[in-house]
Amino acid sequence: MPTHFRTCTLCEAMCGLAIEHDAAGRVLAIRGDADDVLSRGHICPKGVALMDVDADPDRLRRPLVREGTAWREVSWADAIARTVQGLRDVQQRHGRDAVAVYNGNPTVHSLGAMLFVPPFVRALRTRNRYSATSVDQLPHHVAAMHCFGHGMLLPIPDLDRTDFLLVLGANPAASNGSLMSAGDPVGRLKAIRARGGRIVVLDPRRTETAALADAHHFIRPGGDAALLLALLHVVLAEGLGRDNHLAPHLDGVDALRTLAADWPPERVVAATGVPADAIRMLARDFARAPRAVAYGRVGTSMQRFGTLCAWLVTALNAVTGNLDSEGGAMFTHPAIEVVRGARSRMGRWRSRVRGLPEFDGELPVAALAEEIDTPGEGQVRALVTQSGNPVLSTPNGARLDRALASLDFMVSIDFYLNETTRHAHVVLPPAGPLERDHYDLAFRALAVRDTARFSPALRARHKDERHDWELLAALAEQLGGDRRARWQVKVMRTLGPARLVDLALRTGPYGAGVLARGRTGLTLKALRAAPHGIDLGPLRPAFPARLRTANGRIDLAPAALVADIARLAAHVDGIGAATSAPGAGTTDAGGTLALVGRRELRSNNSWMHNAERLVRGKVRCTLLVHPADAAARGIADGDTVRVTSRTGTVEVPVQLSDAMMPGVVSLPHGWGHGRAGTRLGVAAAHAGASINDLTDDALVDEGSGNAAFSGVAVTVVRVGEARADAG
Ligand SMILES: Nc1nc2c(c(=O)[nH]1)N[C@H]1C(S)=C(S)[C@@H](COP(=O)(O)OP(=O)(O)OC[C@H]3O[C@@H](n4cnc5c(=O)[nH]c(N)nc54)[C@H](O)[C@@H]3O)O[C@H]1N2
Ligand SMILES: Nc1nc2c(c(=O)[nH]1)N[C@H]1C(S)=C(S)[C@@H](COP(=O)(O)OP(=O)(O)OC[C@H]3O[C@@H](n4cnc5c(=O)[nH]c(N)nc54)[C@H](O)[C@@H]3O)O[C@H]1N2
Ligand code: SF4
Ligand SMILES: [Mo]
Repeated sequence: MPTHFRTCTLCEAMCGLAIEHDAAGRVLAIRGDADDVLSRGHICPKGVALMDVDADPDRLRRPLVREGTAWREVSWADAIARTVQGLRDVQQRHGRDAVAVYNGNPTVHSLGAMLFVPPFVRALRTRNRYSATSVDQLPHHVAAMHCFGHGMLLPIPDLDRTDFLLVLGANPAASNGSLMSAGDPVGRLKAIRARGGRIVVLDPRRTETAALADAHHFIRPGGDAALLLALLHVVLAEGLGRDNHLAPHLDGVDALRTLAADWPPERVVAATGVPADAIRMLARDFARAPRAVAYGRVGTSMQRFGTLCAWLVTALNAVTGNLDSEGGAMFTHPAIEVVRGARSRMGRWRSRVRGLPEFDGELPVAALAEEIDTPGEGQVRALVTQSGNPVLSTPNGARLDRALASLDFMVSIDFYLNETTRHAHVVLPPAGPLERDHYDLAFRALAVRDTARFSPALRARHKDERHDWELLAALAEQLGGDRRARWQVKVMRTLGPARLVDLALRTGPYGAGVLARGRTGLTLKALRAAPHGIDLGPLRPAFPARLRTANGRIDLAPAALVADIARLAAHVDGIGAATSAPGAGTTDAGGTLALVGRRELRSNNSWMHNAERLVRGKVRCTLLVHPADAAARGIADGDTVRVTSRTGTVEVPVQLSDAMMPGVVSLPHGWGHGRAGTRLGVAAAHAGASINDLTDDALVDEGSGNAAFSGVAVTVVRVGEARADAG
């Protein structure tokens, strides 16, 4: 049986897959590739379910146009022409910015989309550009810009060599790691303890990752920035910060010390829920570990103080000598460079309605609905979505859902008719993920080891299908402004993704050069000859060469972030007094609870629920509630409850769990497939409810504009009758 080796493109772990198929390219089985240089055989159920996506009868294969609620297949030429016409009309009547673009998460997992989204966006010349970045990791980029001069200079935990891993708001045991691509992260976490190291987890839920740790502390949602300041307080006040190798590269240590002096552990106890002596002990243990690293992920970035968290994590690593050193937070040296352009920039323009700042050309997607539904000069009247499902993935998705229905024109590049794309006037479905060449441009640069790996297509796409990049290139060429831009797209399209990778490899830091055929070094040919990838070695020091700040030093006390501390102080000192704050009302039946999200192994954001093998079994879209909170509200395990926030209401079943911090409830995101007009048979039968019908588009991290999903105040009420009806 032929076996095809490729990298899984579903999550950041980049597992190597071994795919058995027949002569016609039909997939028979998928297992982990034991020889993959990064993942060493790891695989999860989603990787196997790629075969379901590949063969899914609900997947769209032909372009569709909508007439009322009916869909009609049209030719590619017709679909592209209608798209160009629809977008041009709106731009001619209402100006360029009247067309908005949203790129979803799978963009970053697609070589072709990564290469061809930029020219497509340039061709539209709109300032209304949005992506999943601002419901995810934007705070990390903003903090990196402030501290290191470039948004892509993201420090990665050196998992394989650390002696102490402090995890804030991440659950790699379910997510398989984020901004920390590691193949098998659980194996690597276990190895830390096996070699005598320690893992400490801070999370409002005692997660699957916490189960692998030496210690877990409940932390109140949004408490991380305050906790980090208290850790810095102890480290700096007790002189635990070693006079370390970073000293010549650091600016702002004194300013940081002055700032942290105001944050003794006692001040943050109410806001964090972590006892002062536990904070002191954690600070000392962390600082004294030979090699330690603090790591914060979505729990710290999808909240009101996300940018402060990302900055303070870096500050803690830096003052303890754990930045840019083995076993600490390090920078990658990828085969294809991602730190491009001189510096990142922010605030060159702002969103029309709320004035949220752009970052490197993108506006925060929390502002998209209001940009569509608020009349006036500059209103968004057309939308392009590409591999995104913002109705389920952005805050107050129900408002966006309504807003999309009011657009003059919408086009979606997507192979499912889902909660978002059902609003489109034209749907352009790309060929599937197994039918294209792949090189991970983003996540190879965010991994715990430097590696390179090329995945050829398992089989050619059907002649009546088109790849994402072919669609984007066609649109860019036809919409394109000046001759130079059109010429650029034409050259890129002629070369195609694989040869563009070859060029990037050859001209990259490990490259063989463009013409020097005899020289050793990376080329596409070399990668093709190494189907399990090429190992470029463990992370290595990068300072000061990789820094992009004006003075070539790290700024540990950026003025914009220091200024934002006042907002944190108001929050922290307010919570100390207020018992009405979210999460305070454990025993009071009317009290609000703080809502957080969660990921589980068998979901992939919103879009893999149409694979039967991933949704069968127990219902997973459940609200986890601590037994004490449940008892106070007369709620029993399995009851259906009504959860209500400022923006909306959902009904979901309850699962009692003493793994929850009292006062905090947890609901996974990506569900809510019960809306009319989708074509997702399996997902609709396991619909669940969308957490983003509860989250609030008004709540953002002010440092970045990233959605603040975590800690939304909700009331939870039992709805006994509904359950009785359901039998
Ligand atoms: N199986 C699966 N894997 C995935 C995905 C998926 O949907 N399913 N999605 C992928 C994507 S797009 C991403 S970005 C990554 C994300 O990867 P992770 O960052 O690991 O994401 P989560 O598993 O959601 O873990 C976030 C944790 O933060 C906690 N939390 C919530 N609020 C707070 C808070 O205020 N403070 C603290 N300290 N903790 C808090 C939650 O309880 C949760 O345990 O996962 C990727 N991998
Ligand atoms: N409350 C809450 N909300 C969240 C999160 C959370 O933790 N809590 N997590 C956030 C995070 S981290 C993220 S990254 C976002 C994700 O948010 P989005 O990117 O908006 O949504 P996805 O669910 O990833 O939807 C991906 C879409 O791409 C399509 N697709 C898949 N592969 C391809 C392809 O190759 N080509 C094309 N053209 N389409 C494809 C799928 O059919 C689907 O429609 O959600 C965010 N929303
Ligand atoms: S962990 Fe991620 S990369 Fe690995 S098989 Fe699962 S979905 Fe794919
Ligand atoms: Mo994400």
